Amino acid sequence: LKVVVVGLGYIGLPTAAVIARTGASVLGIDVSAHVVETVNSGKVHIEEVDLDGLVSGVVARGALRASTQIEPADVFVIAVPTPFADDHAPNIGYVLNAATTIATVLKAGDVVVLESTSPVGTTEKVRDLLAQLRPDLKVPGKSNGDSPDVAIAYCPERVLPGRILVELIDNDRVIGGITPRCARKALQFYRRFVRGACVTTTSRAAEMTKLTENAFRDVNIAFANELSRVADTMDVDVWEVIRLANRHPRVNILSPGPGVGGHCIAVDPWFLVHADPANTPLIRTAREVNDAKIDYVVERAEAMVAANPGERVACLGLAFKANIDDFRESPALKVALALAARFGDRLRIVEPYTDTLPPSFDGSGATLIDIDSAIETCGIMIVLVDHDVFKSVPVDERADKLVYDTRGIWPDQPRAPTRGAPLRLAS
Ligand code: SAJ
Repeated sequence: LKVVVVGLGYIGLPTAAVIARTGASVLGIDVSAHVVETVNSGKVHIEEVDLDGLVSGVVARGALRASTQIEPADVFVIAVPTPFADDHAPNIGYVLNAATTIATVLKAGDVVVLESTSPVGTTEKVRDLLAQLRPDLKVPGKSNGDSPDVAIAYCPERVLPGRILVELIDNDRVIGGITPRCARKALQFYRRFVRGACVTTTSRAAEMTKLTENAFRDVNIAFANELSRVADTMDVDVWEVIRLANRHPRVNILSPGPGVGGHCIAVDPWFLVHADPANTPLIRTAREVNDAKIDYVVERAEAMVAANPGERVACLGLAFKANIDDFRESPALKVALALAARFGDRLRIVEPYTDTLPPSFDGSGATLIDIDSAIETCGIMIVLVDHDVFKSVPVDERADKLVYDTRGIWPDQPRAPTRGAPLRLAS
């Protein structure tokens, strides 16, 4: 079996490597010559647990190659980004470009699967484009009933950064065919490497399922973030309230934080809102609540820093979530940058997952230090990411600090100022 994976990013590269491990011959396509060279030398350009060893192994065996040029194959997997514009309109240009490239080598019997998170109807657009570019081939669901030459399906990726290689294999997959026959052909392919259940449906239902999963999480995080603000107003510890409420058998509240980051949950709900604004007030509001949480944290952190002019300030974490090196759409990064703009000379950043501060901090005066130096030199600590290394700081090393713990990692932190004080320190 020959498989082409278009897009060698956070999803495409691990997927290509996992398929290569099953014995298939895999070609990864990317527009970046740097990415292609890196992969061909057996290395990785992204950090993901165990990915380096897997890629170096399958490249050494010749099972995985990379190129900027497409070649004929039996199965094509599209894993390119689907960003949105300023007005939240989804941009499926990379998906359509990938389909245009695939059309140049497509032949009867091939399978084309879209994995990129996409607005409902995108797989049909891919189908229409392939039909237009290759009138010599029968494409599904057009004039030729359910016996197409080419099978086209949508199968969203659902993996969690940090657990990608495990979840690629263990998670259930939703496989939506343009027709049932397309779904069945795609299913045969996924069964090669997926241990979870593979459930078939239509491409439109599969597209909406993916958006629904991330919108569900966003709405639930928004609930937790809203609660944390109410609890601040009431001078109640939100973490304790959530712990207690979650003892109810049918309540399961997620964790508040400084906002929602990453390129999935902060993006995908907009695809639903954009498609049907009149019927998505809840999903839209959740997005707004989660975005507004960043500004709220900035405001409170600034007030704390301004009220204590003699103290150095440590921001703990820049990543968008715990134990990863990914800063995309990171609320922690946004908060730290806002503080750097006002208090740069007093600001110290602790981020064990980087060796250098991002260029956006240049000229601010903020510097990168390790957690031990932060404990020694900073009187104020603003916890922005729940990295394990931060959680393990014992209470006696931070008892005298002014702490703003946006992630609730230090439940035993003494709560210095209480009701009536201008500044409350727990969030
Ligand atoms: N977050 C909170 N509180 C929580 C949980 C998360 O504030 O209780 C924040 C995180 O800190 C982070 C953001 O939300 O900033 C998103 O993190 P996440 O761990 O919820 O999700 P992602 O973006 O890493 O991955 C999600 C996953 N989707 C779901 O869990 C429904 C993953 O399975 C998807 O494959 C991925 O999006 C994707 O690619 O779409």
